[in-house]
Amino acid sequence: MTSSLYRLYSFRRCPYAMRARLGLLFAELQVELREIVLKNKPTQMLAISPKGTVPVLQVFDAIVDDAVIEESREIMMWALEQQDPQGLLDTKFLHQANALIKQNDNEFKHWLDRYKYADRHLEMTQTEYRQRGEVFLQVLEKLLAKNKYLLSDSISVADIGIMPFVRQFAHVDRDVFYSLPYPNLQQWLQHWLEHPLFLQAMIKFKPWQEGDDVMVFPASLIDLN
Ligand SMILES: N[C@@H](CCC(=O)N[C@@H](CS)C(=O)NCC(=O)O)C(=O)O
Repeated sequence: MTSSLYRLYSFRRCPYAMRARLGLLFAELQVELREIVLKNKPTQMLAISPKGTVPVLQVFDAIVDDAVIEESREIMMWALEQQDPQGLLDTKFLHQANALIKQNDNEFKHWLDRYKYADRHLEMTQTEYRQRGEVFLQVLEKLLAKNKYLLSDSISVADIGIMPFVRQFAHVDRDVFYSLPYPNLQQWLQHWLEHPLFLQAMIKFKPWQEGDDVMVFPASLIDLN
């Protein structure tokens, strides 16, 4: 039996799971967190989500049926639809936010993986993979030349949905990333890396095992006002 309303299966270093955790933090929702090890996924997670990717959010509801949300974008959107005190789902920008996240997930992630693991993809050089990925970075740079965040001067779902992937790209080779001609993007990423909610999203949890005490994420809610 559980007394929690929401349970998140997560993996700290996964950019998709980071996006889901950021969505929950901006929505000021607390969940039971089960940190997993990708090589040894809990049977409880696979029983509700056989595709075996994180993040997975389990929603316990005494009135309507329990639900399982197994796509990071949907978890982020669902969380902010429950509560959105900072207005990340501003409808003026929602269409554009969705289009950018889609480009991130479909196109940018493809080149990011090849840039990161160029030794496993010998069709092109690492520099060529990086340059393919930079096409998306150039789109972001142009947007950030106009506003502090991607779609306006306020944080939107596009920022939290895309930031973990840009971080991963930058971390393949920080010296190279910070030498590229994208000053606004570099500043935006730096701002995110220091953001209190991102720091909270990256707090370490030990991998969950059956019988462990419930771990609550976040342990306490940060008031940004
Ligand atoms: N489309 C999924 C992708 C999630 C995904 O691929 N997560 C990776 C970790 S970053 C994963 O769980 N991979 C399964 C594995 O490596 O076994 C989402 O947006 O949630």
